[in-house]
Amino acid sequence: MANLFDTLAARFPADQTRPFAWLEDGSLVTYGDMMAGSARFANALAARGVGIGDRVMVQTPKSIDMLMLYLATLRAGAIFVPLNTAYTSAELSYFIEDAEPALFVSDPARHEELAALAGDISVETLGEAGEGSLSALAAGMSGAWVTVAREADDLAAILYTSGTTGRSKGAMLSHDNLASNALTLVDHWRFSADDVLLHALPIFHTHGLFVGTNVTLAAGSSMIFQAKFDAEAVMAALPRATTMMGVPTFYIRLLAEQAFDRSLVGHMRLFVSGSAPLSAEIHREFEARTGHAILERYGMTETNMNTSNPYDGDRIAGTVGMPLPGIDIRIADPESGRVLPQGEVGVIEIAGPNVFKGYWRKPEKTAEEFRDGYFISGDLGFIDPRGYVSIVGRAKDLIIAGGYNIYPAEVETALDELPQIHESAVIGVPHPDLGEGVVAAVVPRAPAFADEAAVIAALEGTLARFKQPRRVYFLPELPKNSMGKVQKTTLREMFGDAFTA
Ligand code: MCA
Ligand code: AMP
Repeated sequence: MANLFDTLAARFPADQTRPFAWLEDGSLVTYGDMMAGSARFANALAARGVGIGDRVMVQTPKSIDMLMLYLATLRAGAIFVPLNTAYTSAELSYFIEDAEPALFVSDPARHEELAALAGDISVETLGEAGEGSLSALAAGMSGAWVTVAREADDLAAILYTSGTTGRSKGAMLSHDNLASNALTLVDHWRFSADDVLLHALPIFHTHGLFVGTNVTLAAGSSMIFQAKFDAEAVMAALPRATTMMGVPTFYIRLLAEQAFDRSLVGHMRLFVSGSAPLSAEIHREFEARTGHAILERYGMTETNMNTSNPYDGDRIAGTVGMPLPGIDIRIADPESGRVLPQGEVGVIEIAGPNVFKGYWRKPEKTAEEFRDGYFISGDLGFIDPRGYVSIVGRAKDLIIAGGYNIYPAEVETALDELPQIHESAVIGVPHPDLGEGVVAAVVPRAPAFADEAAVIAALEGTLARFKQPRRVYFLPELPKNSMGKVQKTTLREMFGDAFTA
Protein backbone atom coordinates (compact mmCIF):
# COMPACT_ATOMS: atom_id res chain seq x y z
CA MET A 1 0.00 0.00 0.00
CA ALA A 2 2.82 2.34 -0.82
CA ASN A 3 0.78 4.88 -2.75
CA LEU A 4 0.05 7.63 -0.23
CA PHE A 5 -3.52 7.83 -1.50
CA ASP A 6 -4.10 4.13 -0.70
CA THR A 7 -2.62 4.60 2.77
CA LEU A 8 -5.03 7.46 3.36
CA ALA A 9 -7.97 5.69 1.71
CA ALA A 10 -7.58 2.73 4.05
CA ARG A 11 -8.58 5.17 6.79
CA PHE A 12 -11.51 6.86 5.05
CA PRO A 13 -14.89 6.33 6.67
CA ALA A 14 -16.79 3.30 5.39
CA ASP A 15 -19.82 5.53 5.02
CA GLN A 16 -19.04 7.56 1.90
CA THR A 17 -21.71 10.10 2.73
CA ARG A 18 -19.55 11.34 5.61
CA PRO A 19 -18.33 14.93 5.19
CA PHE A 20 -14.88 15.67 3.81
CA ALA A 21 -15.00 19.43 3.18
CA TRP A 22 -17.43 22.25 3.76
CA LEU A 23 -16.95 24.99 1.20
CA GLU A 24 -17.50 28.72 1.60
CA ASP A 25 -20.66 28.66 -0.50
CA GLY A 26 -22.17 26.33 2.09
CA SER A 27 -21.91 23.19 -0.03
CA LEU A 28 -20.55 19.92 1.28
CA VAL A 29 -18.06 17.59 -0.39
CA THR A 30 -18.50 14.07 1.00
CA TYR A 31 -15.89 11.33 0.99
CA GLY A 32 -17.79 9.78 -1.91
CA ASP A 33 -17.64 13.08 -3.83
CA MET A 34 -13.92 13.29 -3.15
CA MET A 35 -13.30 9.73 -4.39
CA ALA A 36 -15.24 10.44 -7.59
CA GLY A 37 -13.82 13.94 -8.06
CA SER A 38 -10.22 12.83 -7.69
CA ALA A 39 -10.93 9.90 -10.06
CA ARG A 40 -12.32 12.31 -12.68
CA PHE A 41 -9.20 14.46 -12.45
CA ALA A 42 -6.99 11.34 -12.62
CA ASN A 43 -8.80 10.34 -15.82
CA ALA A 44 -8.33 13.88 -17.13
CA LEU A 45 -4.61 13.72 -16.39
CA ALA A 46 -4.36 10.40 -18.23
CA ALA A 47 -6.26 11.90 -21.16
CA ARG A 48 -3.65 14.64 -21.29
CA GLY A 49 -0.89 12.06 -21.41
CA VAL A 50 0.31 12.37 -17.82
CA GLY A 51 1.88 9.08 -16.72
CA ILE A 52 3.76 7.57 -13.81
CA GLY A 53 6.59 9.80 -12.57
CA ASP A 54 5.52 12.78 -14.69
CA ARG A 55 5.48 16.16 -12.98
CA VAL A 56 2.19 18.05 -12.77
CA MET A 57 3.04 21.67 -12.02
CA VAL A 58 0.20 23.64 -10.49
CA GLN A 59 -0.14 27.37 -9.88
CA THR A 60 -3.81 27.96 -9.26
CA PRO A 61 -5.87 29.75 -6.64
CA LYS A 62 -6.85 27.62 -3.65
CA SER A 63 -9.95 25.64 -4.51
CA ILE A 64 -11.50 22.25 -3.85
CA ASP A 65 -10.68 21.31 -7.46
CA MET A 66 -7.01 22.04 -6.80
CA LEU A 67 -7.23 19.62 -3.89
CA MET A 68 -8.87 17.04 -6.20
CA LEU A 69 -6.01 17.59 -8.64
CA TYR A 70 -3.49 16.92 -5.87
CA LEU A 71 -5.23 13.66 -4.98
CA ALA A 72 -5.63 12.77 -8.65
CA THR A 73 -1.91 13.26 -9.23
CA LEU A 74 -1.16 10.85 -6.39
CA ARG A 75 -3.70 8.36 -7.73
CA ALA A 76 -2.18 8.56 -11.22
CA GLY A 77 1.30 7.86 -9.82
CA ALA A 78 2.51 11.26 -11.04
CA ILE A 79 4.35 13.92 -9.02
CA PHE A 80 2.55 17.00 -7.69
CA VAL A 81 4.53 20.25 -7.95
CA PRO A 82 2.52 23.13 -6.45
CA LEU A 83 3.73 26.72 -6.71
CA ASN A 84 2.99 29.87 -4.74
CA THR A 85 0.35 31.90 -6.59
CA ALA A 86 2.43 35.03 -6.00
CA TYR A 87 5.27 33.90 -8.28
CA THR A 88 5.88 36.09 -11.31
CA SER A 89 6.64 34.93 -14.85
CA ALA A 90 10.33 35.48 -14.25
CA GLU A 91 10.21 33.08 -11.29
CA LEU A 92 7.99 30.56 -13.10
CA SER A 93 10.31 30.17 -16.10
CA TYR A 94 12.94 28.71 -13.82
CA PHE A 95 10.56 26.21 -12.20
CA ILE A 96 9.27 25.03 -15.58
CA GLU A 97 12.78 24.59 -16.94
CA ASP A 98 13.96 22.78 -13.81
CA ALA A 99 11.04 20.40 -13.25
CA GLU A 100 10.16 19.76 -16.93
CA PRO A 101 6.51 19.09 -16.16
CA ALA A 102 4.32 17.04 -18.47
CA LEU A 103 1.50 19.45 -17.68
CA PHE A 104 1.24 22.94 -16.23
CA VAL A 105 -2.07 23.86 -14.63
CA SER A 106 -2.59 27.60 -14.29
CA ASP A 107 -5.14 30.12 -13.15
CA PRO A 108 -7.40 30.90 -16.16
CA ALA A 109 -6.55 34.57 -15.60
CA ARG A 110 -2.88 33.83 -16.33
CA HIS A 111 -3.36 31.35 -19.16
CA GLU A 112 -1.87 33.48 -21.92
CA GLU A 113 1.16 34.38 -19.87
CA LEU A 114 1.75 30.73 -19.00
CA ALA A 115 1.19 29.42 -22.49
CA ALA A 116 3.91 31.80 -23.67
CA LEU A 117 6.33 30.62 -20.97
CA ALA A 118 5.57 26.92 -21.23
CA GLY A 119 6.70 26.38 -24.84
CA ASP A 120 5.96 22.75 -25.76
CA ILE A 121 4.50 21.89 -22.37
CA SER A 122 0.72 21.58 -22.32
CA VAL A 123 -1.13 24.10 -20.22
CA GLU A 124 -4.58 23.58 -18.73
CA THR A 125 -6.48 25.89 -16.45
CA LEU A 126 -8.29 25.59 -13.14
CA GLY A 127 -10.04 28.52 -11.53
CA GLU A 128 -11.14 29.46 -8.06
CA ALA A 129 -14.81 28.69 -8.69
CA GLY A 130 -14.41 25.45 -10.62
CA GLU A 131 -14.00 27.10 -14.02
CA GLY A 132 -11.18 26.30 -16.45
CA SER A 133 -10.26 23.77 -19.11
CA LEU A 134 -9.04 21.01 -16.78
CA SER A 135 -12.17 21.16 -14.65
CA ALA A 136 -14.29 21.02 -17.81
CA LEU A 137 -12.34 18.03 -19.06
CA ALA A 138 -12.59 16.28 -15.68
CA ALA A 139 -16.33 16.90 -15.48
CA GLY A 140 -16.88 14.67 -18.52
CA MET A 141 -14.71 11.85 -17.21
CA SER A 142 -15.54 8.67 -15.33
CA GLY A 143 -15.72 8.84 -11.54
CA ALA A 144 -13.87 5.55 -11.27
CA TRP A 145 -10.08 5.14 -11.20
CA VAL A 146 -7.84 2.44 -9.83
CA THR A 147 -5.01 4.07 -7.91
CA VAL A 148 -1.64 3.27 -9.45
CA ALA A 149 0.70 1.20 -7.25
CA ARG A 150 3.86 2.98 -6.13
CA GLU A 151 6.88 2.03 -4.04
CA ALA A 152 7.47 3.69 -0.67
CA ASP A 153 10.45 5.68 -2.00
CA ASP A 154 8.78 6.81 -5.24
CA LEU A 155 8.09 10.51 -5.42
CA ALA A 156 4.67 11.90 -4.57
CA ALA A 157 5.55 15.59 -4.69
CA ILE A 158 8.29 18.11 -5.33
CA LEU A 159 8.08 21.35 -3.37
CA TYR A 160 10.43 24.17 -4.23
CA THR A 161 12.32 25.87 -1.44
CA SER A 162 14.65 28.80 -1.90
CA GLY A 163 18.29 28.58 -0.98
CA THR A 164 20.79 30.84 0.70
CA THR A 165 22.69 30.94 -2.56
CA GLY A 166 21.53 30.24 -6.06
CA ARG A 167 18.14 29.24 -7.30
CA SER A 168 15.30 27.38 -5.63
CA LYS A 169 15.71 23.69 -5.11
CA GLY A 170 12.96 21.11 -5.56
CA ALA A 171 12.60 19.00 -2.40
CA MET A 172 11.69 15.45 -3.48
CA LEU A 173 9.11 13.94 -1.13
CA SER A 174 8.25 10.27 -1.37
CA HIS A 175 4.94 8.54 -0.73
CA ASP A 176 6.40 7.15 2.48
CA ASN A 177 7.78 10.53 3.66
CA LEU A 178 4.28 11.97 3.52
CA ALA A 179 2.39 8.91 4.74
CA SER A 180 4.60 8.32 7.77
CA ASN A 181 4.31 11.95 8.88
CA ALA A 182 0.53 12.10 8.40
CA LEU A 183 -0.03 8.91 10.42
CA THR A 184 2.31 10.09 13.16
CA LEU A 185 0.52 13.43 13.44
CA VAL A 186 -2.98 11.89 13.53
CA ASP A 187 -1.84 9.81 16.47
CA HIS A 188 0.17 12.52 18.21
CA TRP A 189 -2.51 15.18 17.91
CA ARG A 190 -5.36 12.69 18.55
CA PHE A 191 -7.26 13.36 15.36
CA SER A 192 -10.45 11.32 15.00
CA ALA A 193 -13.27 11.01 12.49
CA ASP A 194 -15.23 13.58 14.50
CA ASP A 195 -12.69 16.34 14.01
CA VAL A 196 -13.41 19.37 11.87
CA LEU A 197 -10.28 21.30 10.89
CA LEU A 198 -10.57 24.98 10.08
CA HIS A 199 -8.40 25.14 6.95
CA ALA A 200 -7.44 28.69 5.94
CA LEU A 201 -3.83 28.02 4.85
CA PRO A 202 -2.64 27.98 1.26
CA ILE A 203 -2.35 24.49 -0.27
CA PHE A 204 0.87 25.06 -2.19
CA HIS A 205 3.04 24.55 0.91
CA THR A 206 3.67 21.73 3.35
CA HIS A 207 1.60 23.23 6.15
CA GLY A 208 -1.76 23.50 4.35
CA LEU A 209 -1.23 20.68 1.85
CA PHE A 210 0.39 17.89 3.82
CA VAL A 211 -0.16 18.73 7.47
CA GLY A 212 -3.70 20.07 7.11
CA THR A 213 -5.02 17.93 4.27
CA ASN A 214 -3.21 14.62 4.73
CA VAL A 215 -3.95 14.60 8.46
CA THR A 216 -7.64 15.25 7.79
CA LEU A 217 -7.76 12.41 5.26
CA ALA A 218 -5.74 10.02 7.39
CA ALA A 219 -8.16 10.58 10.28
CA GLY A 220 -11.20 10.18 8.04
CA SER A 221 -12.24 13.57 9.41
CA SER A 222 -13.43 16.75 7.74
CA MET A 223 -12.48 20.35 7.21
CA ILE A 224 -13.94 23.78 6.71
CA PHE A 225 -12.16 24.86 3.56
CA GLN A 226 -11.60 28.62 3.24
CA ALA A 227 -9.88 30.26 0.28
CA LYS A 228 -7.57 32.32 2.47
CA PHE A 229 -7.15 33.58 5.99
CA ASP A 230 -9.67 36.25 6.80
CA ALA A 231 -10.15 36.90 10.52
CA GLU A 232 -13.89 37.54 10.21
CA ALA A 233 -14.57 34.45 8.13
CA VAL A 234 -12.46 32.36 10.48
CA MET A 235 -14.35 33.64 13.51
CA ALA A 236 -17.66 32.93 11.81
CA ALA A 237 -16.59 29.33 11.16
CA LEU A 238 -14.89 28.57 14.47
CA PRO A 239 -18.12 27.47 16.21
CA ARG A 240 -18.35 24.59 13.70
CA ALA A 241 -14.68 23.58 14.00
CA THR A 242 -12.83 21.45 16.53
CA THR A 243 -9.24 22.22 15.48
CA MET A 244 -7.29 24.87 13.62
CA MET A 245 -3.79 25.03 12.16
CA GLY A 246 -2.09 28.30 11.38
CA VAL A 247 1.06 30.34 11.05
CA PRO A 248 1.69 32.76 13.96
CA THR A 249 0.21 35.66 11.93
CA PHE A 250 -3.20 33.92 12.10
CA TYR A 251 -3.08 33.98 15.90
CA ILE A 252 -1.74 37.54 16.02
CA ARG A 253 -4.63 38.67 13.81
CA LEU A 254 -7.25 36.77 15.82
CA LEU A 255 -6.00 38.33 19.04
CA ALA A 256 -6.42 41.76 17.45
CA GLU A 257 -10.17 41.04 17.21
CA GLN A 258 -12.18 42.03 20.28
CA ALA A 259 -14.83 39.42 19.59
CA PHE A 260 -12.23 36.66 19.66
CA ASP A 261 -12.64 35.22 23.13
CA ARG A 262 -13.33 32.19 25.28
CA SER A 263 -17.01 32.01 24.36
CA LEU A 264 -16.09 31.62 20.68
CA VAL A 265 -13.49 28.87 21.11
CA GLY A 266 -14.32 27.20 24.42
CA HIS A 267 -15.47 24.08 22.55
CA MET A 268 -12.28 23.78 20.43
CA ARG A 269 -10.02 20.78 20.93
CA LEU A 270 -6.72 22.03 19.51
CA PHE A 271 -4.91 25.02 18.01
CA VAL A 272 -1.63 24.25 16.22
CA SER A 273 0.99 26.80 15.18
CA GLY A 274 4.05 26.43 12.98
CA SER A 275 6.09 27.54 9.94
CA ALA A 276 7.60 30.45 11.89
CA PRO A 277 8.38 31.20 15.53
CA LEU A 278 5.36 31.81 17.75
CA SER A 279 6.50 34.31 20.35
CA ALA A 280 6.11 33.29 23.97
CA GLU A 281 4.19 36.55 24.42
CA ILE A 282 1.53 35.62 21.83
CA HIS A 283 1.34 32.10 23.28
CA ARG A 284 0.61 33.53 26.75
CA GLU A 285 -1.78 36.18 25.50
CA PHE A 286 -3.72 33.52 23.58
CA GLU A 287 -3.94 31.31 26.64
CA ALA A 288 -5.07 34.18 28.86
CA ARG A 289 -7.76 35.18 26.34
CA THR A 290 -9.06 31.74 25.37
CA GLY A 291 -7.89 29.20 27.93
CA HIS A 292 -6.12 27.28 25.12
CA ALA A 293 -2.38 26.64 25.04
CA ILE A 294 -1.43 26.70 21.36
CA LEU A 295 0.46 23.57 20.39
CA GLU A 296 3.61 24.70 18.58
CA ARG A 297 5.43 22.32 16.28
CA TYR A 298 8.46 22.62 13.99
CA GLY A 299 8.78 21.51 10.41
CA MET A 300 10.46 22.10 7.09
CA THR A 301 9.58 21.50 3.48
CA GLU A 302 12.38 18.93 3.31
CA THR A 303 11.24 17.00 6.36
CA ASN A 304 7.56 17.63 7.03
CA MET A 305 7.06 17.86 10.80
CA ASN A 306 10.00 17.13 13.10
CA THR A 307 8.98 18.09 16.60
CA SER A 308 5.81 18.88 18.46
CA ASN A 309 4.79 20.03 21.87
CA PRO A 310 2.87 17.29 23.66
CA TYR A 311 -0.88 16.85 23.34
CA ASP A 312 -1.08 15.93 27.01
CA GLY A 313 1.54 17.56 29.14
CA ASP A 314 3.15 20.97 29.09
CA ARG A 315 3.02 22.96 25.89
CA ILE A 316 5.90 25.23 26.71
CA ALA A 317 5.79 28.71 25.19
CA GLY A 318 8.86 29.50 23.10
CA THR A 319 9.72 25.83 22.49
CA VAL A 320 8.82 23.59 19.57
CA GLY A 321 8.46 20.50 21.73
CA MET A 322 10.04 17.09 21.39
CA PRO A 323 11.03 15.00 18.37
CA LEU A 324 8.01 13.17 16.99
CA PRO A 325 8.03 9.36 17.38
CA GLY A 326 10.50 7.72 14.98
CA ILE A 327 12.34 10.99 14.31
CA ASP A 328 15.84 11.54 15.60
CA ILE A 329 17.15 15.02 16.31
CA ARG A 330 20.69 15.95 17.26
CA ILE A 331 22.47 19.24 17.79
CA ALA A 332 25.80 19.67 16.04
CA ASP A 333 28.52 22.24 15.80
CA PRO A 334 27.68 24.16 12.61
CA GLU A 335 31.29 24.20 11.41
CA SER A 336 32.83 20.88 12.43
CA GLY A 337 29.64 18.80 12.58
CA ARG A 338 30.69 17.47 15.98
CA VAL A 339 27.62 16.34 17.92
CA LEU A 340 27.25 18.66 20.90
CA PRO A 341 26.42 17.71 24.49
CA GLN A 342 22.83 18.11 25.63
CA GLY A 343 21.93 21.73 26.35
CA GLU A 344 24.44 23.37 24.01
CA VAL A 345 23.33 25.54 21.10
CA GLY A 346 24.14 24.27 17.61
CA VAL A 347 22.56 23.40 14.30
CA ILE A 348 19.53 21.11 14.42
CA GLU A 349 20.01 17.91 12.39
CA ILE A 350 17.21 15.49 11.58
CA ALA A 351 16.94 11.83 10.58
CA GLY A 352 13.85 9.68 10.12
CA PRO A 353 11.26 8.41 7.65
CA ASN A 354 10.08 11.99 7.19
CA VAL A 355 13.35 13.21 5.67
CA PHE A 356 13.13 13.88 1.93
CA LYS A 357 14.92 12.05 -0.88
CA GLY A 358 17.12 14.98 -1.89
CA TYR A 359 16.89 17.97 -4.19
CA TRP A 360 15.54 17.36 -7.69
CA ARG A 361 18.45 17.02 -10.13
CA LYS A 362 20.87 18.58 -7.62
CA PRO A 363 22.86 15.68 -6.13
CA GLU A 364 25.72 17.93 -5.05
CA LYS A 365 23.38 20.27 -3.13
CA THR A 366 21.77 17.23 -1.52
CA ALA A 367 25.17 15.89 -0.45
CA GLU A 368 26.11 19.27 1.05
CA GLU A 369 23.05 19.30 3.28
CA PHE A 370 23.42 15.85 4.81
CA ARG A 371 25.89 14.67 7.47
CA ASP A 372 26.02 10.93 8.41
CA GLY A 373 22.45 10.45 7.21
CA TYR A 374 21.15 13.52 9.10
CA PHE A 375 19.64 16.46 7.25
CA ILE A 376 21.25 19.75 8.30
CA SER A 377 18.31 22.08 8.95
CA GLY A 378 20.18 25.39 9.14
CA ASP A 379 18.15 26.22 12.27
CA LEU A 380 20.05 26.86 15.49
CA GLY A 381 18.70 25.43 18.70
CA PHE A 382 19.22 23.40 21.83
CA ILE A 383 17.47 20.62 23.72
CA ASP A 384 16.62 21.13 27.40
CA PRO A 385 16.87 18.40 30.06
CA ARG A 386 13.20 17.46 29.53
CA GLY A 387 13.81 16.94 25.82
CA TYR A 388 12.11 20.11 24.56
CA VAL A 389 13.76 21.69 21.52
CA SER A 390 14.07 25.48 21.35
CA ILE A 391 14.98 27.29 18.15
CA VAL A 392 17.15 30.29 18.94
CA GLY A 393 18.21 31.49 15.50
CA ARG A 394 19.19 30.49 12.00
CA ALA A 395 22.57 29.57 10.55
CA LYS A 396 20.97 30.27 7.14
CA ASP A 397 20.31 33.83 5.99
CA LEU A 398 16.53 33.51 5.83
CA ILE A 399 13.61 35.82 6.53
CA ILE A 400 10.18 34.34 7.36
CA ALA A 401 7.31 36.78 6.81
CA GLY A 402 3.79 35.54 7.53
CA GLY A 403 5.06 31.95 7.10
CA TYR A 404 6.65 32.60 3.69
CA ASN A 405 10.39 32.14 3.32
CA ILE A 406 12.42 34.89 1.72
CA TYR A 407 16.12 34.55 0.99
CA PRO A 408 17.90 37.92 1.18
CA ALA A 409 20.37 36.87 -1.55
CA GLU A 410 17.54 36.57 -4.07
CA VAL A 411 16.17 40.02 -3.20
CA GLU A 412 19.67 41.53 -3.27
CA THR A 413 20.31 40.08 -6.73
CA ALA A 414 17.07 41.60 -8.02
CA LEU A 415 17.91 44.98 -6.45
CA ASP A 416 21.49 44.98 -7.75
CA GLU A 417 20.18 44.46 -11.28
CA LEU A 418 18.23 47.74 -11.14
CA PRO A 419 19.96 50.59 -12.99
CA GLN A 420 19.37 52.96 -10.07
CA ILE A 421 21.20 50.78 -7.56
CA HIS A 422 24.89 50.27 -7.03
CA GLU A 423 24.66 47.69 -4.25
CA SER A 424 22.22 46.43 -1.66
CA ALA A 425 21.82 44.42 1.51
CA VAL A 426 18.56 42.88 2.67
CA ILE A 427 17.62 42.00 6.24
CA GLY A 428 14.58 40.83 8.17
CA VAL A 429 13.46 42.89 11.16
CA PRO A 430 10.61 42.44 13.64
CA HIS A 431 7.17 43.05 12.14
CA PRO A 432 4.12 43.08 14.44
CA ASP A 433 1.84 41.24 11.99
CA LEU A 434 4.16 39.13 9.85
CA GLY A 435 6.80 38.25 12.46
CA GLU A 436 9.56 39.56 10.23
CA GLY A 437 9.45 42.19 7.51
CA VAL A 438 11.86 42.71 4.62
CA VAL A 439 14.07 45.81 4.73
CA ALA A 440 16.60 46.81 2.06
CA ALA A 441 19.57 49.10 2.55
CA VAL A 442 20.76 50.34 -0.82
CA VAL A 443 23.54 52.47 -2.18
CA PRO A 444 22.11 54.40 -5.16
CA ARG A 445 24.19 55.08 -8.26
CA ALA A 446 23.21 58.77 -8.19
CA PRO A 447 23.80 60.12 -4.66
CA ALA A 448 20.62 62.20 -4.74
CA PHE A 449 18.36 59.25 -5.70
CA ALA A 450 16.14 58.24 -2.76
CA ASP A 451 12.83 57.16 -4.27
CA GLU A 452 11.62 54.19 -2.21
CA ALA A 453 8.41 53.70 -4.18
CA ALA A 454 10.31 53.66 -7.48
CA VAL A 455 12.65 50.93 -6.24
CA ILE A 456 9.78 48.74 -5.03
CA ALA A 457 7.83 49.34 -8.24
CA ALA A 458 10.87 48.36 -10.31
CA LEU A 459 10.84 44.89 -8.73
CA GLU A 460 7.32 44.20 -9.97
CA GLY A 461 7.41 41.33 -12.44
CA THR A 462 10.76 40.10 -11.14
CA LEU A 463 10.03 39.19 -7.55
CA ALA A 464 6.82 37.92 -5.97
CA ARG A 465 5.20 40.70 -3.95
CA PHE A 466 5.81 38.98 -0.59
CA LYS A 467 9.58 39.01 -1.25
CA GLN A 468 9.73 42.71 -2.07
CA PRO A 469 11.12 45.03 0.61
CA ARG A 470 8.49 46.87 2.60
CA ARG A 471 11.03 49.59 3.41
CA VAL A 472 14.07 50.80 1.45
CA TYR A 473 16.78 52.91 3.10
CA PHE A 474 19.33 54.85 1.07
CA LEU A 475 22.91 54.95 2.34
CA PRO A 476 26.09 56.46 0.90
CA GLU A 477 27.80 53.12 1.60
CA LEU A 478 27.03 49.80 3.27
CA PRO A 479 28.70 48.98 6.59
CA LYS A 480 31.40 46.39 5.83
CA ASN A 481 34.10 44.60 7.79
CA SER A 482 37.78 44.56 6.84
CA MET A 483 37.12 41.59 4.53
CA GLY A 484 34.55 43.66 2.63
CA LYS A 485 31.60 41.63 3.96
CA VAL A 486 28.41 43.57 4.66
CA GLN A 487 27.73 43.82 8.41
CA LYS A 488 24.09 42.82 8.62
CA THR A 489 24.17 43.07 12.41
CA THR A 490 24.93 46.79 12.06
CA LEU A 491 22.05 47.17 9.60
CA ARG A 492 19.73 45.39 12.04
CA GLU A 493 20.78 47.85 14.75
CA MET A 494 20.13 50.76 12.39
CA PHE A 495 16.77 49.62 10.98
CA GLY A 496 15.53 47.09 13.54
CA ASP A 497 12.56 49.26 14.45
CA ALA A 498 11.46 49.93 10.86
CA PHE A 499 8.03 48.41 11.53
CA THR A 500 7.73 48.79 15.26
CA ALA A 501 8.78 52.39 15.97
C1 MCA B 1 0.75 38.44 1.60
N1 MCA B 1 1.62 39.46 1.47
C2 MCA B 1 2.72 39.19 2.18
C3 MCA B 1 2.50 37.94 2.74
N2 MCA B 1 1.28 37.49 2.37
N3 MCA B 1 3.85 39.88 2.36
C4 MCA B 1 4.80 39.34 3.12
N4 MCA B 1 4.65 38.12 3.69
C5 MCA B 1 3.52 37.42 3.52
N5 MCA B 1 3.38 36.21 4.09
C6 MCA B 1 1.45 40.72 0.76
C7 MCA B 1 0.58 40.71 -0.43
O1 MCA B 1 1.32 40.54 -1.59
C8 MCA B 1 -0.06 42.10 -0.37
O2 MCA B 1 0.79 43.07 -0.87
C9 MCA B 1 -0.15 42.37 1.09
O3 MCA B 1 0.85 41.53 1.71
C10 MCA B 1 -1.48 42.01 1.67
O4 MCA B 1 -1.95 40.88 1.01
P1 MCA B 1 -3.09 39.99 1.52
O5 MCA B 1 -3.42 39.04 0.46
O6 MCA B 1 -4.20 40.77 2.12
O7 MCA B 1 -2.39 39.23 2.71
P2 MCA B 1 -3.05 38.14 3.47
O8 MCA B 1 -3.98 37.36 2.65
O9 MCA B 1 -3.62 38.72 4.69
O10 MCA B 1 -1.84 37.13 3.74
C11 MCA B 1 -1.12 37.10 4.88
C12 MCA B 1 -1.14 35.66 5.40
C13 MCA B 1 -0.68 34.74 4.26
C14 MCA B 1 -2.53 35.27 5.84
C15 MCA B 1 -0.20 35.59 6.58
O11 MCA B 1 0.60 35.14 3.81
C16 MCA B 1 -0.64 33.29 4.62
O12 MCA B 1 -1.65 32.61 4.56
N6 MCA B 1 0.54 32.77 5.01
C17 MCA B 1 0.72 31.37 5.31
C18 MCA B 1 1.95 30.88 4.62
C19 MCA B 1 2.16 29.39 4.82
O13 MCA B 1 1.23 28.58 4.67
N7 MCA B 1 3.36 28.99 5.14
C20 MCA B 1 3.68 27.59 5.39
C21 MCA B 1 4.93 27.23 4.65
P3 MCA B 1 0.21 44.42 -1.52
O14 MCA B 1 -1.02 44.77 -0.75
O15 MCA B 1 1.30 45.38 -1.37
O16 MCA B 1 -0.04 44.03 -2.93
S1 MCA B 1 5.33 25.50 4.98
C22 MCA B 1 6.54 25.71 6.17
O17 MCA B 1 6.99 26.77 6.41
C23 MCA B 1 7.03 24.57 7.01
C24 MCA B 1 7.11 23.27 6.34
C25 MCA B 1 6.19 24.43 8.25
O18 MCA B 1 6.80 24.23 9.31
O19 MCA B 1 4.96 24.53 8.15
P1 AMP C 1 10.16 26.06 4.75
O1 AMP C 1 11.41 26.10 3.97
O2 AMP C 1 9.09 26.93 4.24
O3 AMP C 1 9.75 24.68 4.91
O4 AMP C 1 10.49 26.64 6.18
C1 AMP C 1 11.15 25.88 7.14
C2 AMP C 1 11.69 26.77 8.19
O5 AMP C 1 10.63 27.40 8.91
C3 AMP C 1 12.47 26.03 9.24
O6 AMP C 1 13.77 25.72 8.83
C4 AMP C 1 12.43 27.02 10.39
O7 AMP C 1 13.42 28.01 10.22
C5 AMP C 1 11.05 27.64 10.23
N1 AMP C 1 10.07 27.09 11.17
C6 AMP C 1 9.09 26.21 10.96
N2 AMP C 1 8.37 25.99 12.09
C7 AMP C 1 8.92 26.77 13.04
C8 AMP C 1 8.65 27.03 14.42
N3 AMP C 1 7.64 26.45 15.04
N4 AMP C 1 9.46 27.90 15.06
C9 AMP C 1 10.48 28.50 14.45
N5 AMP C 1 10.77 28.32 13.15
C10 AMP C 1 10.01 27.47 12.46
